Amino acid sequence: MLDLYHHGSSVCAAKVRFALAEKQVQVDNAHYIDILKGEQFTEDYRKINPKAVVPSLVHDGLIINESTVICEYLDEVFPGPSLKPEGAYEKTLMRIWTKAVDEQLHPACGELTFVCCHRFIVQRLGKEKMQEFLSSTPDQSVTSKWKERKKQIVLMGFDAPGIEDTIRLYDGYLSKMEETLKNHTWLAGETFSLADIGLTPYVNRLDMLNMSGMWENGRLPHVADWFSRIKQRPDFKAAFLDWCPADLTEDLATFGVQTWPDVKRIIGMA
Ligand SMILES: N[C@@H](CCC(=O)N[C@@H](CS)C(=O)NCC(=O)O)C(=O)O
Repeated sequence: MLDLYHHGSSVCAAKVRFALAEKQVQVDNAHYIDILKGEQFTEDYRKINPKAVVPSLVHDGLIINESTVICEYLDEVFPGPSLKPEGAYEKTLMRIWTKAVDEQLHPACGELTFVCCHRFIVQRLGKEKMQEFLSSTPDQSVTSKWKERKKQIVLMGFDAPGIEDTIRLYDGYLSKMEETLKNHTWLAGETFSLADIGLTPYVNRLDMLNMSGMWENGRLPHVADWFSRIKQRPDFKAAFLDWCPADLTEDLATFGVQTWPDVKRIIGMA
């Protein structure tokens, strides 16, 4: 029995849905946890995921947390196309990417997403519910500082200290991808792997925010080519777009357009 706890706009959850689809594995139960309404903070869910984050996978009673770990687990446990390159060195290249996602790109994405979009959605909860939402985050969450950081970004937007460095770090990862993809078809060499699966949600997040100008129009042509090949994979739409509710897709696009001039200025495109 395979249960997935996930959310439509969560990058980590989308990564796991993509890995499941590439592996041709169906979940028996998909539990939708609305992390913008605070459903991740319930006592029941925190028994599964003490950090109160999505995704979580429960396989025959075994709880597996951490999206990168979940993807490796899926690849190991289920038959179907391997999501790892064959060579030991290529495997290290793959893991350098997935480690970078966990250590740097994902926390940066949380900040970018809140400053560009989610702070406006959370503000709609009204003052009281918003305070409750912000104070419910456990001390160990997306990062060990996420509770305070999320509050700061929701209240201060682009004036939050360090936010410009975060956005430049995110953009720097696109440049690192560009450098790699100049010489290789996929991020860990010539084989599509968990590295590509791991990076896709972060490029797609920018795409859904209408910020594809970060790689289009000749700025990062190899990233543009890689992402267009990723989008042609049979399960891209189901894993990344179909699970995102229409109102959230609309919010990402609308608030993304609204905040794009700030992002453009910060990364030196304006
Ligand atoms: N390291 C975790 C991070 C999970 C994570 O940050 N999930 C986000 C959505 S992508 C979340 O649930 N956030 C809840 C919140 O901000 O309260 C993983 O890879 O699974």
